[in-house]
Amino acid sequence: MPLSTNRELLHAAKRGGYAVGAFNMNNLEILQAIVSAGEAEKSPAIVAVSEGAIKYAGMPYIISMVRTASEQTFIHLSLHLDHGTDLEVLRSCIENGFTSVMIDGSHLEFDQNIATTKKVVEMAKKKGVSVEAELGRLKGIEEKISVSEKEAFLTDPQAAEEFAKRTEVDALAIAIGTSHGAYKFKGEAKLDFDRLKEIAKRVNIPLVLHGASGVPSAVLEKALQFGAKLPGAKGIPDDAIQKAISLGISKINIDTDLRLSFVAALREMLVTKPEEFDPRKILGPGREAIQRTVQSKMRLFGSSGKAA
Ligand code: TD3
Ligand code: ZN
Repeated sequence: MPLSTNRELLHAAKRGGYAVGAFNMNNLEILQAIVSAGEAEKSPAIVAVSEGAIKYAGMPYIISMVRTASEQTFIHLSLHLDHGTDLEVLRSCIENGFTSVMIDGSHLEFDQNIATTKKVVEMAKKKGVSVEAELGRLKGIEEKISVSEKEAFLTDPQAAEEFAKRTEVDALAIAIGTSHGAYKFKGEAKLDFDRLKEIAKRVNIPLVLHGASGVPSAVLEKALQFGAKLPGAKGIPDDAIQKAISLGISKINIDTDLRLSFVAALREMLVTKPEEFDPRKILGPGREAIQRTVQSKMRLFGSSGKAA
């Protein structure tokens, strides 16, 4: 299959009431795990690549690996730049075969974010590449935080409406209390669903939830059992993810859960088979563990069976 754009994948998701997972990859094993999971679940998938991943693997390797994957599979895949901030990297992705890019101007002032996002939309449109932007800042909602502090980083619905209209982006990432990484909440998990409802009412383009990893207890326990140090790790519960989808989220970003699954399997392998030194034997279980995690996300997001 030729690569799909996020615009195509996300419009189908919005119409169908499910979400497509964006899974970060930076090596061959992770990419194979994502594609195998999609095939097993008959689910589309967004292959997300960060600027860090491009530095790590190199642009030519990333592009040729993902192109090869998509030529070999029947599922819809897109190749998406995650959290692009460097305009030169964005330009290079747009010109070299990415089908979607994210411009993350969330750290900028509103008008500056709009101006930067518009620049990228202009570049991307010529090549038929989809654009995702972000408004609001990812940060957990702490118990002690005041209303004004909360308003300062969570996405304002009215601003989101104006932002979508003025930039003409294809998708918008919003902040409703999730955050990146394995430590999302100190106490109870808490997301601002009323805010999501209000944003969904005003914004017609697909909405994106970043920082959505669940830190599943089985995965965490295995990692800890084999020596990982992750005190206080906590993610977004599955029922909150389902609720977010029912309220209008169409794309969900997952990285941390893949990393944790990989490292738990790797640790188990190295601890239980200290005589093993074949990289294939050591990395294989990590690849399988990621595949299992991606499959469970596809079922949770409702994208299973939506490949064609
Ligand atoms: O954009 N990403 C992936 C990169 C974040 C670094 O982990 C996400 O929103 C995924 O967030 P999560 O919850 O997997 O850390
Ligand atoms: Zn993110």
